[in-house]
Amino acid sequence: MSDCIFCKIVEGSLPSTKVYEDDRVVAFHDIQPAAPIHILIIPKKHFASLNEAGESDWEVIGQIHKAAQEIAKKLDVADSGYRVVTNCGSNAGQVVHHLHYHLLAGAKLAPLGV
Ligand code: IU
Repeated sequence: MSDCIFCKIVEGSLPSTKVYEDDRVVAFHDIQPAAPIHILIIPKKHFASLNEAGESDWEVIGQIHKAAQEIAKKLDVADSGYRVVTNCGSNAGQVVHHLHYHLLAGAKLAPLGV
């Protein structure tokens, strides 16, 4: 999508600090980290959120989880622990409408909740 910031990061027309890339997935450092390690893992294909995922998208969503496992190992947080989460819609606080998973690590994380 032409006005999507994450599509521009995928295309390379906006800069990012990439930590992982494969044929269908890119991961890069969040510009406003909410934890000592805060990586965004996104599909190269644009879809707005988990709500918009269709039958053909489950494979790339699995690939995102595989990427998360690899990134956690690469950044040496696999053993200490990490969180992978996606915000879907306004109550979850989704701001960027290109599906993305946050990988948070590097400290004891706050419990999930309101
Ligand atoms: P959310 O799940 O949509 O709330 O998260 C969007 C994230 O994207 C948030 O953590 C931002 O700091 C991050 N981000 C970014 O890393 N680079 C950008 O250019 C923009 C947002 I806009």
